[in-house]
Amino acid sequence: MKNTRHAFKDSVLQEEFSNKGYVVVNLAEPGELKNLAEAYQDLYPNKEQGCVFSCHDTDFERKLKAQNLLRRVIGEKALNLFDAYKFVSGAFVAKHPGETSVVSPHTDLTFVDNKQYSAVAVWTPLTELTSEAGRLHILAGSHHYTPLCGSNLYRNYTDIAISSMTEIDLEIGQAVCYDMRTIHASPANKSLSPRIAGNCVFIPDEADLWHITRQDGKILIYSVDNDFYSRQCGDEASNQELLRNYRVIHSEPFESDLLENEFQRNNSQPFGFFQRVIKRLGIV
Ligand SMILES: O=C(O)CCC(=O)C(=O)O
Repeated sequence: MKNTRHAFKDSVLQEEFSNKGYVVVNLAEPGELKNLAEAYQDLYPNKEQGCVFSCHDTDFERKLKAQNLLRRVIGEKALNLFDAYKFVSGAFVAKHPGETSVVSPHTDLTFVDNKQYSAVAVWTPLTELTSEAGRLHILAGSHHYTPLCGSNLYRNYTDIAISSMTEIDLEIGQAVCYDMRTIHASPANKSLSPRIAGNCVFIPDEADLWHITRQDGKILIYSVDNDFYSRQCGDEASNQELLRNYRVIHSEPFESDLLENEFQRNNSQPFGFFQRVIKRLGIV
């Protein structure tokens, strides 16, 4: 689905972003990001496992501290690239060595009405990003087709091999800005040290911020604020309490996903269809 509201000030970046669902940019001087990597180590000195997102941290104070640090550095830099966008949330993403650190293909949550706007995630490595350490992979053009995503309205894209997606090679100082509807993933960290990244989300100044949830056979769209995303912890059951403070602005029946039906009609391997469409458009 194409929208007309520009995300980027630069028209060349905007064109590429609209077509592929992502662009690589020079975000900061490497030295400016070094402090963030050190701050991460101070906040999270203990060894962990898997791929850990600080936005799911149950220590609220620490989660907020992490977000504020990211906002000050990545947030400030990224806002210069955008055409009147605002910061919504930010998290460290620590991919620890080992097979459990795979992040399967997914889209991020739907933060805005995508008929009008794109919500953009700015993902930047804070430690050296080798192929071994697990780079971000993106399915170019997939943002044109993916449906709404909520915290308990998740789609299964595991039939897409991560190796068939575009591997995004970034130096420290660069970032990939992707439309949150774009399918992305990262393989396991096979190196010996954690791979740390920062990921911040931005939406247009005038856009209503959404939280989508599935409840009693319905899809509910809530109008929320930044505070909601700072407080929520990824666990939908505990979010229900928080959501009482916000208004439902739209509700619709949850029916079997139209895209999935389309896939089934076209191919016994659902995402073969997806990849054929994208290939036909010449996006990859
Ligand atoms: O950092 C990674 O490897 C994955 C990040 C990701 O998928 C996300 O932030 O949604």
